Amino acid sequence: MSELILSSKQAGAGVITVNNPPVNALSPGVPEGIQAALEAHIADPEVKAILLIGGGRTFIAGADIKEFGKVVAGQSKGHNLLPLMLAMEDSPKPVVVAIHGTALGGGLEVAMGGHYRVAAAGAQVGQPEVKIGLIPGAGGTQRLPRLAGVELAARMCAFGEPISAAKAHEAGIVDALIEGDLLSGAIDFALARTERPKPRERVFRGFDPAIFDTLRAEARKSHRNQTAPLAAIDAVEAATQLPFAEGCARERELFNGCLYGPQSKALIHAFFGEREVAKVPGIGKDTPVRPIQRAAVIGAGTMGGGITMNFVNAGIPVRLRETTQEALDRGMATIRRNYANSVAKGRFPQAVMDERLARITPQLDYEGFEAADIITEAVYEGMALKKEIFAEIDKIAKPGAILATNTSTLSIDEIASATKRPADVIGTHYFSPANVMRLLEIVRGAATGADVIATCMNLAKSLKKVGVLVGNCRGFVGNRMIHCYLREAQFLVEEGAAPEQVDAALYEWGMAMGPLAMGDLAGLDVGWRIRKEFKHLEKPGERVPLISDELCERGRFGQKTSAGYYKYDENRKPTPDPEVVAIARDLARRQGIEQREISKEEILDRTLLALANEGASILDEGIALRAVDIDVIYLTGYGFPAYRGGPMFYAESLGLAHVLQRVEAFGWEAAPLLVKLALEGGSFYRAAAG
Ligand code: 3H9
Repeated sequence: MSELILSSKQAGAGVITVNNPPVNALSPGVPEGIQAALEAHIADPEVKAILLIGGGRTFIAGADIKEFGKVVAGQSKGHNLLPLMLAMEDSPKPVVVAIHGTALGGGLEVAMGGHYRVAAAGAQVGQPEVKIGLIPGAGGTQRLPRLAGVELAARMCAFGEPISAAKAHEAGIVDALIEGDLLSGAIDFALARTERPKPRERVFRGFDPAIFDTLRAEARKSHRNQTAPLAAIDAVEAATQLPFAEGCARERELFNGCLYGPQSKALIHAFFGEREVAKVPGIGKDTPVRPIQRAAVIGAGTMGGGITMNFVNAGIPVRLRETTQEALDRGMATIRRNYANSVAKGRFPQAVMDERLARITPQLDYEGFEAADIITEAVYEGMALKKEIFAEIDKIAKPGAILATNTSTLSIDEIASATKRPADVIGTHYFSPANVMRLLEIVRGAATGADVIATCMNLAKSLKKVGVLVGNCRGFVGNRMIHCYLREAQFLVEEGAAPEQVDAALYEWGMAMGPLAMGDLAGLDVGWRIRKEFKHLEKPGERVPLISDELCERGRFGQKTSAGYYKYDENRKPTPDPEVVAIARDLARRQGIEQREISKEEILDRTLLALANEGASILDEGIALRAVDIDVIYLTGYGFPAYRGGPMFYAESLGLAHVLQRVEAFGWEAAPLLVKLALEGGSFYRAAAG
């Protein structure tokens, strides 16, 4: 028998333990091993009941996700759980499944093959396949509605959210909750039920068939453009219409449709990508990590307030400094309002809000900063001011404190030069709203210490963020690329596309928001000021976007002035504004830009391929460690649709030769790495970091 599975006998129960760390995935050999152990226990007259349990931290967390790519490439036959499920269901001795940690995907499906399920109080169960673009493929869409009721099952399969053991118990998925030691509790449970199991009844509790259309409408909204949630609903609906075996066949068809479609490939890339970015060459388990128990934040504006919330949400007290009482009060009022909104929405009780607020010490001086383990500066973008602040905190901070800046564009090295401890200085670039967006770009300066990087990567996890390490250059990874994307969006308007046409093309394609609406939200004046400051850096003869500046000259800063690329009513609802089209027309005439009809395809290619072309340079320069790091930055910080995999993954899915041809057709300077890979037939994902 495979060592992936351990088998033993305890007090008349045959115990099968899955031993495939870290999450007991159903890798090749696991289902077969369970089945062999099961058959041995069935044949053993001393065994009265059979128990299946996970070793280590969890029950089975699902199919081995790595296998799916191999299946599509024809290198693996994939998971065939059917023989195991039949062997469990047909066992003449009761099979009890004991769940701790998570029983997810194929894990829950296997558990449903048993006659009984018991769970530890902290366990969770779910069918999260849609999160990787799939649906349950081993009968989950057929067994779960029979066990848990149609609506709950359809929701679990369509949206992928796991439920607690208590809820699973209430719904009938789990037969008993076990207090104390799971294994001994489960053995007692099993030995109290040694009679031959009855064949399973395959009936449904009452349900309203209209639920499927309700869920489809919900899925179209919450999972815009995604195919798997709809396929999951179809499969559960089929369960209610077809005999069990035919329902399973329909599920398989729908599962294969998802598996061989593009979205699962992209979402699986995103799943592993999020885990890959945590791995930094040269930084390992042996790199020392500094404890972060107290934090201080400078600046109580939108970013500083959001950063403060992140720390206190993670239980880390914060000293929050502003320069004027008015700004401090305003910042605290915003924090209070954000928390009160969460309480009103039922996300957490008032007591949690009070606890979090009590962890913040608002102040106008640097008192207590000497005790902070990390000090984060979040004042407005100006090098002189940032250097002044860093020189000040250099004098106050204790040795070993991390000095972090939330700059989104400025050089970490120059900021660090204002201190006598550049090894302790690092960029921690949060994304607005900082208490919501998952991305944290961690910017390494030339002198930043490895332990400081390791600490910030760990901190990202504690703050429930996805930390991605990037190099120091203007705009780092995310903003350096977005600059190219926004530039093209503006050029398109100057060349005759209406703002709503540009935004609609990208929104429909899957971006959370169109680029021009995004500019209005962020404030067009921010870029306008930066462009004025960096005007001297413009290359002579190079085309620069002018339309945003034209709008700013007319006081149209975006949402905050009720006008930008759109007009806004008092609820900030946008409507297209013909005046913007007229301003663009006039600008084009003055600049000698020919206006024309612009296709959706051109809008998509010019904006999205601008991201990939700049991303290729960033990769080549070693500013990003890997192409997947760029993808994850866009998925977690810029509203790029996960089912498209990220800008580099998307470009590669189009074919790099095709991308290069488009880049050249647009008259751009192609990134040398793109040229090289396109000619060689190479891949961003095999390109070594510089
Ligand atoms: C499925 O089941 C289809 C079925 O219907 C059957 C079809 C026939 N496979 O997340 P973590 C790795 S589809 C392979 O950091 P946590 C992960 O990459 C599947 N590897 O830990 C990481 O590796 P590394 C349905 C997996 O404690 C390590 O394990 N199931 C898998 O924060 C630790 O992971 C899912 O979608 C896997 N299934 O969270 C569940 N899962 O250390 C997906 C994890 O090298 N998994 N790894 O970077 C999860 O949601 C979380 O991993 C879990 C643990 C909650 C389990």
